[in-house]
Amino acid sequence: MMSRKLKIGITCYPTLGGSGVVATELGKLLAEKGHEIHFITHSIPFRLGQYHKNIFYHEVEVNNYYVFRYPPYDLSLASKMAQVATMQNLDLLHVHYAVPHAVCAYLAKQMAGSGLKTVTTLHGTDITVLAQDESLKSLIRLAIDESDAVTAVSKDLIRETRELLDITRDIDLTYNFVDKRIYYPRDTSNLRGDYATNDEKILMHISNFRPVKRVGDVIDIFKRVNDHIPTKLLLVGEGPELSRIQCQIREMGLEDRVHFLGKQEDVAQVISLADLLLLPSEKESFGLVALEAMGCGVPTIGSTAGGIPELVSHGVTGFLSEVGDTADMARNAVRLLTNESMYEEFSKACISRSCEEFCNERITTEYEKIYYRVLGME
Ligand code: GMT
Repeated sequence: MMSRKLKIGITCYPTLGGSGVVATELGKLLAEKGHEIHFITHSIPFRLGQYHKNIFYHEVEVNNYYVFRYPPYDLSLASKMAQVATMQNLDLLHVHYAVPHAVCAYLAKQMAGSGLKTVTTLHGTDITVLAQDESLKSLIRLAIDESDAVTAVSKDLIRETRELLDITRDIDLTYNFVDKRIYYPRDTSNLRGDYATNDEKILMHISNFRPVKRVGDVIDIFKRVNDHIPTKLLLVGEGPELSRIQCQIREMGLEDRVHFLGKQEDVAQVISLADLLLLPSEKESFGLVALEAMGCGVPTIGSTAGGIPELVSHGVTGFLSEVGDTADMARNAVRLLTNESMYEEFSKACISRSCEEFCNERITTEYEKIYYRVLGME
């Protein structure tokens, strides 16, 4: 029974964020295992990469009829989901992010018929930010309650979903994962010199520069570390806080020690340049970037927010401090960067933890089990 290959529709935010990365990578891995994957999104998922015979893409086109003040993307998506499900005979829709995707999947199921199953994966801000909005609470609760299975990317996110939305139904834990064929320590010997001299260490922060990432804390940690050991900071990504941070760095006279790399495709290569990853977030349901760093043997200095402690093992693969305690974070960074044998141990622990606990095979199999369960094919 378990071996029947499935036809799965996947909807995610295709152009940004960890949720889009996880959804796309999962689709690719499922396709490799023989399942037929149909991405139903408004643009091609940015990490989709090479052609694969089992992967299809269905673009959602929004009706811009002149009476609409706001083009109804959600309704177009729901209709497209139902249409693809019927035409392609899909077994299930797997949607990433509750709003609006789980709501659209609910509507699609009404149109396509109850044989179509829906699985919703909660990624974080759909709960930790959006569910705080009273006007959206009932809608998010409906979408979660009506899904045939719900998964969340950390125990902390499950707890928060229950607390904020009074949800009592089962929620499966499905951690983020990395493909170990991609995330391993890359040789950066010919690149490192572009950013740092031999006696300098490299700190890195990668994010979408939203306020929850506390990029100001990244600068503070970097400044404190740099007061003790010569250090360069590499900032990767773009977002609303970036220009403020650029001004702050200029005002602090640190511009010759900070490099802005913008958005980068080959994250594994870029992360391998770093000695430490900084992740001092205020909210972080999991922290995919810390896992990507872990796969490349790079320890994390971060906060204890959300699901980060489930991923970063404190004192083994990095050090965690209370949100905002930049002095402690900097002390931990200096401790690790000035003790070669400790650093080596941490780096090795990072690689083995990412391969054992968060590897692609393990998590993909967990998702498959959930699919077979909702389809009554256990
Ligand atoms: O981190 C972001 O701001 C992007 C966001 C998203 O929705 O794509 O990431 C969330 O989902 C990722 C994948 O599951 C998690 O690794 C991130 O921790 C989570 N972000 C937050 O909770 C802030």
